[in-house]
Amino acid sequence: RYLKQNWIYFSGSFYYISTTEKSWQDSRIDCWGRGADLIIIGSKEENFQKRVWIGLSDRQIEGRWIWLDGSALRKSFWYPGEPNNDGDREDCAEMKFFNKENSWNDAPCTNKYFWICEKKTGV
Ligand code: 2F8
Ligand code: CA
Repeated sequence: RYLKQNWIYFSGSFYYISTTEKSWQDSRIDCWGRGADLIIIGSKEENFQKRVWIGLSDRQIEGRWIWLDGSALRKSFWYPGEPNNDGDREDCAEMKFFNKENSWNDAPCTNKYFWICEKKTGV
């Protein structure tokens, strides 16, 4: 169903960058269909220059940001002032290009953005 194309290899993982926009949950479901999940970011080098959903949320406990694999947030690249839970309804993390670098913002999970799937190669 999904052609295994448009995957980018970088440092032990394959990445797929979407060409359409979906909610955070629908983005995850798309990644699952590709044998992947939303991107988990461990270093600055893994950032991308698009406004995209990443695999980080505080949907379980407000203010406790965890990656989809359950790992704690070690390095973070929040834009200054974020996450701010604006309107008390921002539980999903998006990444966007601000001031010459990629930074994160918390946004409503129902917003529709592009997304990045990550498939680890197991090395
Ligand atoms: O100023 C930062 C603020 O900007 C927007 O709210 C006005 C963002 N909202 C969306 O992207 C939906 C906030 O998340 C962001 O904190
Ligand atoms: Ca925010």
